[in-house]
Amino acid sequence: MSTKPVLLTGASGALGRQLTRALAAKGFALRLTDIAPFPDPLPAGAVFTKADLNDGVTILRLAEGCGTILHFGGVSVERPFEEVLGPNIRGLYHVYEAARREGARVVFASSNHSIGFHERTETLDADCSFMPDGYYGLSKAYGELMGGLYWHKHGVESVFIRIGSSFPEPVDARMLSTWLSYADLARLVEACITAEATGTSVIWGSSANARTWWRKDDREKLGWVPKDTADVFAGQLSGKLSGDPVVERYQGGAYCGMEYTRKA
Ligand code: 15L
Repeated sequence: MSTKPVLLTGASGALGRQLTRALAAKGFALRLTDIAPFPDPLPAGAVFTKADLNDGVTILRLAEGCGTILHFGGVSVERPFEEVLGPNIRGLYHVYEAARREGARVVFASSNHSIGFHERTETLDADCSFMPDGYYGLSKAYGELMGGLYWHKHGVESVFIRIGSSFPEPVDARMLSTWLSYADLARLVEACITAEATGTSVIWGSSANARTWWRKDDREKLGWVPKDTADVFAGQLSGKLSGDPVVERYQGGAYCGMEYTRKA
């Protein structure tokens, strides 16, 4: 296993905080960064630097000597284009330039919203077409494409985790398909860091849910098998629907329904 430090962007976000705790407990040396202050006590072996993803010089400096960049920073929900542009597009470029310079692997928090306009009747393999459901999802598709560019041109490895819904528990019927437990996420990210070689790998970021819409991906390369499941919540959640036909038709759910103006 690489003993080089791991840079984590978005450390102060919900998933960043979970990963900080889990990876520090496993003994990884962590460089944490976020535009917001880190809200928890810093674990042993972790250093936090407040930084804006728009600031390329600082991102390069933070990545110096790192073997892996866990890129969980940026806008994490649907927002107007101008708000997504800086952190999620320019910031991504800064992360990949830093990875190129350091020869580091990038683990990118992609999202199901990069493929959100696929219908729920479809079962998707990881090589399915991008069908973003908003500017946020579009930025995630862009990130995966950028990772491809840096692999083919510079040999920078990436794992793209298309995260479904990573929350303490699933909260509605859709999440019976998309839920990813925090523990499965942490085990997945650890596998991404320690894998011998990843090339560019795409992983469906969901637990072992019987109602999944997702099938083949590159998890065998990482040796990751999810252990948790949303199935135990089916009794209480299967009737929890939105009542909106657009939201219920597509995998991206509520994001598909936002600002939706297409005539039936
Ligand atoms: C995401 O990508 C978001 O970051 C998260 O807040 C949820 O909306 C999730 O997708 C989801 O689709 O449930």
